[in-house]
Amino acid sequence: MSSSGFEPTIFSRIIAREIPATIVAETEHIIAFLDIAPKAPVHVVITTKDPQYQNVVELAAGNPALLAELVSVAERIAAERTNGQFRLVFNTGAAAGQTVFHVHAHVLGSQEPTEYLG
Ligand code: DGP
Repeated sequence: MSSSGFEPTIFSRIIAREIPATIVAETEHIIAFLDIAPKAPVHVVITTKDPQYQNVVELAAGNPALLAELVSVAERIAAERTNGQFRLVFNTGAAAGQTVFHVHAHVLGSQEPTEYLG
């Protein structure tokens, strides 16, 4: 347990530059890096530097402005790296596939033009 009372996750070690990651965006409160096991041609993980929120429900309740900032960074990354259409995924709970209990979003997208399905 850290002095702040939160069990540090692997993401805290990336934020502290204790383990390497390809960081693609960073603000005062948010950091984004390439997923180590990409599930799409573009797969970026966006997380808060503050480790106290385990998932998006806790973040929305505890600091909605920080959630809005995270979404804003996601939109910017998607605009820079995808064809403009993307999935924004918050796995919430182990049974839903969450493995790191430090709130984060996945930006998943393609660099290829998207077929219009409408
Ligand atoms: P989730 O399953 O929603 O908790 O997503 C956690 C993601 O974090 C998963 O897609 C893999 C990624 N990940 C885990 N460890 C590392 C790491 O050390 N470096 C990087 N770049 N990504 C990691």
